[in-house]
Amino acid sequence: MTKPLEGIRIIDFTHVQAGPACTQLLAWFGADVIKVERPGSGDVTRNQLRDIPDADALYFTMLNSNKKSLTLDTKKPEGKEVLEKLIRESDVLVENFGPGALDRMGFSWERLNELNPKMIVASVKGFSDGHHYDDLKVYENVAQCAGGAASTTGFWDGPPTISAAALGDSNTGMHLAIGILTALLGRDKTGKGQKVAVSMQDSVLNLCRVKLRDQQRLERVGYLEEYPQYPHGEFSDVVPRGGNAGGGGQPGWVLKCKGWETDPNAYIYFTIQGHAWEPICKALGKPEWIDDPAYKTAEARQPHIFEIFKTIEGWLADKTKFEAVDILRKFDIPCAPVLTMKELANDPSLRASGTIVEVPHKKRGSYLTVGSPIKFSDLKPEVTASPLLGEHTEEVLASLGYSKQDIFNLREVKAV
Ligand code: CAO
Repeated sequence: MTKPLEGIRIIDFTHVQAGPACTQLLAWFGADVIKVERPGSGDVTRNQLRDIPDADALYFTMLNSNKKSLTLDTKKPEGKEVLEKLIRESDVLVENFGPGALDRMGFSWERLNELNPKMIVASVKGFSDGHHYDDLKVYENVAQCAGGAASTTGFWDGPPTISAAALGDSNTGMHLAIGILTALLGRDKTGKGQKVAVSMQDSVLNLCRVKLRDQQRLERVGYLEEYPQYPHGEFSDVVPRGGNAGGGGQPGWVLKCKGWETDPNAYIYFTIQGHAWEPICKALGKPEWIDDPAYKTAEARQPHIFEIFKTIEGWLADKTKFEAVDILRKFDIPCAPVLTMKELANDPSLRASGTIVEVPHKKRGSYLTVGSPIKFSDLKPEVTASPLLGEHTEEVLASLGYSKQDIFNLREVKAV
């Protein structure tokens, strides 16, 4: 099967997580992704948090599948020359260096555009160009704080909290992938490349849009009725942390199931959808609540919503999280067990759909990684192992017209 991005060559000048997540996605869909890495060391994640001595760490292997690795010292004149050739023959360059690093290397947007006017140059930075913090280097948790996620995550009586989901890193990479694909479509029309820039702050904020909604509602009416602080607590002039409350119009909470005393994940998420009140009452064996004025409407329930959640926890006390969901699903109640990484890793449905895949690796043996979360009717992305450092150096240089002697010479000066 021809893959949709086959024939698109991408120079992957990325490291750590945000950039690699983007280029990995494009590689799954068929792009020829050449990861350019510093000779000798490569992407820092190759040896961060290693679980097997001398083998690439999972942090690297899980973000760099389906790619080639070319080692190149792009600060040396010989390395720069190779990079220039590669730029002339590529469609996209993706980078997520610290601010100004590419310019200092001699590859400003103007220079790249001069070398290949059709090339799309895609960058991740912590903050967008011109922002008063645009000189800052940024990692995941910094972005979560700068993008509004931390101040709105966690419990009201605790500190701002970081989410485990990579809202700053992988999420920004996904935004960048959308930008690159858009620019590629644009190039089909105009014949011209362009610069695509995504900041981690903007990408986090884009996912926190309902909190920006809430800020405006708060300023207008002084309270937020779906937050646990309503109606008994106080609101200040900023969106508070709402614990596990639902962010939409339906209240929900994480509720204890059988075994919670010893199992920290014996919980489900339970949602009280307004129009599902009758089935909820039936599922819980509380038919008397259906027409009781104290329970019948969402407005009537809100002042004592935690008492309702407590009653539901009583019903859950003799059911495991899986048993509970099996009952509630029959009543069309939006809910799910709180799943652990162990449960997800062994979930047969996720294996069958290719969302979690096992990949053989030359040095590690096989490892688990995520596959494409995007499913197509005509494409089943196949995940292949991440490359060893410099594994494809010769192959890529040969494709650029370098002879065996040229490659030997480049090795002599440690440019590759
Ligand atoms: N050959 C020679 N030099 C190379 C090279 C190569 N193949 N690849 C990279 N380099 C050099 C760069 O030119 C740069 O050198 P200078 O600083 O001297 O100009 C240096 O290596 C990389 O610098 P950096 O600032 O990117 O790296 P860092 O470890 O200090 O910072 C990070 C890492 C992630 C904080 C920073 O890159 C950053 O802020 N990136 C943008 C935001 C981002 O993507 N963050 C998410 C990371 S995922 O958690």
